[in-house]
Order: sequence, then structure tokens, then C-alpha cells
Amino acid sequence: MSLPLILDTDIGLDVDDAIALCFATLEPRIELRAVTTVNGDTQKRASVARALLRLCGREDVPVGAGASLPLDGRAHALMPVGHVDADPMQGLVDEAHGSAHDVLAAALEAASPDRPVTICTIGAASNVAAFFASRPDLLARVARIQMMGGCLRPWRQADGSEGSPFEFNVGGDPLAVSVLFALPVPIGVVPLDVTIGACLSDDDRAAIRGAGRLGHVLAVLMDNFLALLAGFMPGVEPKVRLHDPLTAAALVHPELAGFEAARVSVVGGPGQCRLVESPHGRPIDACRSVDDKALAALMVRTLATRR
Ligand SMILES: [Ca+2]
Repeated sequence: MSLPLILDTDIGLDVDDAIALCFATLEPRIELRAVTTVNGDTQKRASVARALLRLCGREDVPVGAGASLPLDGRAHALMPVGHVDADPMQGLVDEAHGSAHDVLAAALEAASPDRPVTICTIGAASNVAAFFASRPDLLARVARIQMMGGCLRPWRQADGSEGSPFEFNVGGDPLAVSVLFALPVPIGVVPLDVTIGACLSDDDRAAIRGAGRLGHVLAVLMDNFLALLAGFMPGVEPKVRLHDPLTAAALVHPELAGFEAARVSVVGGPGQCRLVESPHGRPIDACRSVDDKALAALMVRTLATRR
């Protein structure tokens, strides 16, 4: 039986949200019930999501535009939507979208109590935290919240130095993560120190590029993103990393990722908040490892099913 899923995303410039959305749409083990957008120009992000859903043949999936700012109203780590070319997207138009709150409410009210929905957050947690603050009655319709966020262990950068424990989704709205951690639902955390190692190779990107119209659009989005990264980090080879696709895929392909029980807390001041493991922290299911080659192969295989 497939997994009922709501995807909450800051889709835009960073192509890994686009890959995660298309994967969640096309993967037979997932039944995508709704998409909501968060962070900055959420109407524009919703238009990007809508265009990709059209390309995947799933115009029926409701899309809601959510919070532009974190719960406390202060922008700590906003990520840009960036320019999305209207021609390669083939269908990106400015259109009005309903609210993330209404889309979440409708999707959860429609869910059967004996088949609760999993919510996958691959941006800041603002929408989901705000929603359940006003509709705690619908928590019973939630099986699990799985978030991409935080950095639980040190990781090595290409130059051998230690990577920063700062991560945008948690840093972008730490209050929302604290609210989320207070909810009585199971929470899975897929942190940056694991996702950083999962990339698409040149061959993987070529295979996606050759996969029909959707593949062409994703290839253009990947090229745009890599060009932008090259500008940010001259001298470092830019890569398409699978932070968000792993977060969604691990829900239905447990062989791809190792999870273990952990306890984490949100610590630090504005702009520096992060997750740390602590014996007094909130119990979570922490992702510790990924089979990066199998994950990339799954993405290529799944995206290539839509021609
Ligand atoms: Ca994201």
C-alpha cells in the first residue's frame, strides 16, 4: 500500500526540492495528497511546484502558498526563489494559489483516521508549526513528520575543514522547529551531515536530461543551479545534492538510509540556531547513513518513468 504524503517545500532556485517533488509525484510507493510552499515568495514557489506537477501529469494535486516569514516574523536565513525561466518550465505562469493552511486542512480532514498522512518538510517548518497550533485536532490524522534539517555530526568539506553545523531549514525558523518538537507525533530528522554526501554524478544528470520533457526541464534547472553555485564558490566543483530527495525517499525505501533513535534540542541565538543531540532533548528518529549510489539510481529510474 502506498504512503499518503504531504510535501512542504521551499522549491525555487535549489533544484533538490524540484527533484524531491517530482520523485514524490512519480514514485508508486507514494500517494502525494498535497504540496505547500514556505519561505519568501511562496506564491512564486507554488507556481514552480504547479508547473512541475503538470509536467508529471498530476495537476490534480492541491498546491497551497504558505508562510513567507518565520513564526517570529524575522527573517533569519531566507533563501531566494531565484529566476525561473518561463520557457524551459513550459507552463510556469503567475497564478493565484490558495493558502497552505487551507490545503493542509483539506488534505488532513479528507484523510482516513486509519490511514494517517505523513508530512515531509523540506524547507523551514513554519507552515506545519503554525497549522497545528491552530488545528491540533488534526494531529490524529498525521502518522509522522519527516524533516530535512539540522546537522547532527561534523562533516568534512572538500578542503578537509569541518563543515558548519548551521543548516538553513532549522536556522531559517528555529521557533517552528521547537513548536514541531512539542507535537505528539513521531518525527524523523534527515540532517545535512548525512545528505551532504548524496549527489548526482555527471552520468546521472545525463540520464535525467535524456528522460523526455520532464528530464529536459529538470536538466535546465540543474544547469541553472550549478552555474549559480559555481559563482558562489569559485574553485569548488558544484554538485546537485540530494538533501530533499533523500528525506522523501527514505520514507518508502528504508534500505536507502539508516535511522536510529536519538534525542535532539534546538539551541543558539537568532541566525545561529541549530540542532544538537542532548540526553534531555526530544526523541526523534535520526537518519545516520545513506546509500548514496542507490539513492541516485532510484532518482534517475523514477524520474525517467515520465516521458
Ligand atoms: Ca528545500
